[in-house]
Amino acid sequence: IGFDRSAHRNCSDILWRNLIRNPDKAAVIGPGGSLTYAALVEEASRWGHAFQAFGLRRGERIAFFLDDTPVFPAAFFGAVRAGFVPVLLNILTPPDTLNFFLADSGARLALVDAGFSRIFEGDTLKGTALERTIVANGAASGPDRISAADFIVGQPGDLAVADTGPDDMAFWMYSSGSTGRPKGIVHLHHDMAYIQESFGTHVLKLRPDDIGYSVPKQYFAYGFGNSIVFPFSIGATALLVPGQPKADTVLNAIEAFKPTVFFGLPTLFTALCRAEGVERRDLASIRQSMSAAEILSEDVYNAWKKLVGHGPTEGLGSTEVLHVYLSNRIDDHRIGAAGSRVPGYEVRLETPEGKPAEPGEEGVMLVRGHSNAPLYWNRPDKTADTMRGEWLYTGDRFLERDGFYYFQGRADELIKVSGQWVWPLEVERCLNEHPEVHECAVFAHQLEDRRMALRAIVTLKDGVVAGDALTARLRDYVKTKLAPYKAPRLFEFVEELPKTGTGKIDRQALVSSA
Ligand code: 3SK
Repeated sequence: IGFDRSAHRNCSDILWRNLIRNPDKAAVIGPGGSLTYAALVEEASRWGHAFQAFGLRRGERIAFFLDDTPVFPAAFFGAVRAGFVPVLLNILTPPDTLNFFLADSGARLALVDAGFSRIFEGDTLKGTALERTIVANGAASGPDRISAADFIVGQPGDLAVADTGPDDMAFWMYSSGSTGRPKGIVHLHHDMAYIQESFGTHVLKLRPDDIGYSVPKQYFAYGFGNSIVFPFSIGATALLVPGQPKADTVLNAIEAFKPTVFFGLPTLFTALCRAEGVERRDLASIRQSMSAAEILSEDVYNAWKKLVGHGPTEGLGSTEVLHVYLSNRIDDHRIGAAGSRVPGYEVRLETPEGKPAEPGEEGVMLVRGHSNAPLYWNRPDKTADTMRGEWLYTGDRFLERDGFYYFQGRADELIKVSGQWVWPLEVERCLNEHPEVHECAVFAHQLEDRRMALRAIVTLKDGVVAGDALTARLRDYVKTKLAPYKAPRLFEFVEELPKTGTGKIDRQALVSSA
């Protein structure tokens, strides 16, 4: 793709261009309010001026702890246009991790939805530089707090762009930290334009009359692209729905606001397809659906297709790359594949010895493209491991077939059991195919004598009884399908597996509870 990096000096241009193109068109709609493009630019301008009036210096971070309402894009674009750096935080972050985010980012200012503002006090603020908390979508009370309305009141509705450059820091997100401490992922001003020119133009192909609904929220890289970058880049509309994304609320939002392009994750598509009475819901507005982050099963692909007339197009991306770099296509979908290379990204597979993988050999994927984050904040060690010149080491192992890539597990999960290498994910996949298993997670487990073994945590299908007989059946299944040494030594049966905000199994929570 032709991409002129130097043309993207400030990422707010994505929004501001709509002032000429279509000022009266709806930019955002939803239960939290609606704004036309002209109104959104005015609101963003007020935010930018208010941040300046607070006394922030260029490049200073602002912690965003916001659900999906129009405040998010307005404050985001005001901040970046004025040269400040929003740090987009997950609103489900527990207080101790939030304390780390605030201290690590050095934010003096936080913007918080009223529903979560009580977390911003006491020990959460200890050792941080936070001076003021702005409370959005509700009233503010207490010292060092101000409501969003009072913070921006009287500020002008237009804002000159700061003298930023394409390679200046624009915004951060934190890695979810499935292992180890989360890392601040730094994105630059040209990155948003790049994901539009690559995935947006070549795969997603939104139209100006589209209404996009991303259930994954804007503080996730996936939701950020879906709800901000792609619609605003072409003057389409984003539907923003605050609150917990339960199947019922999602279905209600679809019926009420009639989105045309729907973005979800495999867990969400599974829940929607299983929801009581879903076949009687009006989902006819949806012309295209996207799934990412995890492998979508054939059953769920087909169940969604039965409901809306098409299966979800599956892709894979990362917060470091900002959005999707492998994707199936609407008219060329291989079930079980993360997809083929998205134009604009180069990918290669490397063996553990650092050599190029041979055809048919699995390898760890490296990605090159202009949206790759250049560094992790304050983490030269992790930056050196991951950002290898222009290439980004993903740590994901793939097999390539006919240009499509099939996920094989993480590079760092390899363990030695009885002297032989095992990928816990391979065992997890095998157990997931057992007719009595609903879901499972398989981990390395150190025995008292320091040898390694596998531990499986399993939820069961309705009516299946846990116990020694079932354990024996599951062990035999793995032994015959894979190899005897791959059978987990320990089995634990639970009601439910903990999930992260993106709906993935929360492996970190399971490891810490072991
Ligand atoms: O596949 C993912 O997990 C992802 C992460 C960040 C941005 C976009 C995507 C799809």
